[in-house]
Amino acid sequence: MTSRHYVACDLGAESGRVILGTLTDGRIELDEVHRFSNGVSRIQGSLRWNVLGIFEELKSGLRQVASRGVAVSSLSVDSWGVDYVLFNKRQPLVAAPYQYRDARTESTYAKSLEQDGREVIFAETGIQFMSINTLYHLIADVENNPDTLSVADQFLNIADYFNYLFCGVARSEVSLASTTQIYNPTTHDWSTKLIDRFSLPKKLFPEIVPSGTRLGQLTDEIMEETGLWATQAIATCSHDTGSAVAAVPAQPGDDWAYLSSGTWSLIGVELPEPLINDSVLQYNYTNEAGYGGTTRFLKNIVGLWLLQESRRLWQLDGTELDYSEINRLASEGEPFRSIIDAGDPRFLNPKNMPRTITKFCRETGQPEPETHGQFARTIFESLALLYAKTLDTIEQMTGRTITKLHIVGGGSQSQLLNQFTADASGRTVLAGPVEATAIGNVLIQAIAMGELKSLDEVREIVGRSCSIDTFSPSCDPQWKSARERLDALTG
Ligand code: LRH
Repeated sequence: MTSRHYVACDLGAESGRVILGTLTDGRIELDEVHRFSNGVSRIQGSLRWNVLGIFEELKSGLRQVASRGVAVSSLSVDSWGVDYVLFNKRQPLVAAPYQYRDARTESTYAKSLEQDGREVIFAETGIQFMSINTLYHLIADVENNPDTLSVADQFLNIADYFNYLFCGVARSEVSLASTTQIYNPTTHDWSTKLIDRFSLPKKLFPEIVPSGTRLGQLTDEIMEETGLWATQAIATCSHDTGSAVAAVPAQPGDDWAYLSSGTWSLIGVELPEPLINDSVLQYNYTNEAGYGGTTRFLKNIVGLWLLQESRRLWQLDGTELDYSEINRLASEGEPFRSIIDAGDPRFLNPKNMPRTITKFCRETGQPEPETHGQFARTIFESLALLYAKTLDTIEQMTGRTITKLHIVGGGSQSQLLNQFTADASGRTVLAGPVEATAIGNVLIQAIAMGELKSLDEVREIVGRSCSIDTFSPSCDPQWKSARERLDALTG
């Protein structure tokens, strides 16, 4: 029995983890060595990330890994998309990085789409329009922070930045690069058309590498500080969703879709090529880069953020509820009382989520949620209905027939939401693994290190190693009328 060890550093908007992954005879096991909370800093009217704090936490996790005395073949960082750090050779960062929900893109987003902007940007990138995308933040830097840009040599998205701090090699990994809306999936490079159109400084754009690239050894400084020695730094799928989709335990075929469920809900299918045409533009879907040259054709939906923000506001009001309690309250709530369109931009970054939900219900002539259970039920039913609608639209655009939906990530722990999704969509839901992102991160490293061969092999290993729960659709006709209500809201 031979075991090989890998470290996944998985960074999410709410927490970060350092995880030891061990691959033994075709089975993967994870051990969470260090977890720390992450969160946005509200400072001088803006939203920023404390990347130096994150770096210290990651090193602390690596020290704890080293103290276990196992030989770690490689490590890699994955993170949320779009955000970036500006740095130069002498300075590890030249400004505190903005958080994607910062309001500074409101004007740059609207302006960029004027005239033929929308068509040009989409034809170049195939990426869903969202004001959070890197493109609109970089344009805001060009307009408002020229002094910062003048001293920056480069930008790197979050996970790639930490890989760089670990090994000194600054590369943009393709899955994360694709979330910027500046990457062209046809030329496999940055879009020079968009760089020129928006006068973005060319010097900032790093070389792009495929998922699963060996970047190099850890720097001497990192080796000394952490105690990890013969460890390679790898660019896995640096985008957390990319790693998660790689770890979906699906059989080869075209009949399945995935939902990576967490703060965001990323729901879609894996395609061999990008799908860039008028209806994809009209319905606002995205073509993100996946492992091995695949395309993650998906819709980015405001997901459990609706619940996370509601819970944060309830906490401020003095009510502490954990997620299992919230699920219990939702399960007892009156069905189909009110339905919201989770795709409405007002839910992206409201000051007060429960009040924004209430207002939506009032404006659309529905009863306002009053209890925590009613809020949670509205959120779960509305998300399930939107997932169902999204799957139907994907079938229409791709010509595929989707019979199974694999739900992975933290959101797959909600049995209620899983059952609602099966009921609303009329499709079988297969839930798990919760840790798809970390598993994908580790197994792509194992491919890069020559231990595994292919994405199919990765998925077989996940299927063998993790327990998957099945939820069958109940065929309750109430979901049909609820869907009509959602369709009426979304048009
Ligand atoms: C999910 C995610 C998602 C979006 C968002 C900014 O964590 O990566 O795919 O891009 O973060």
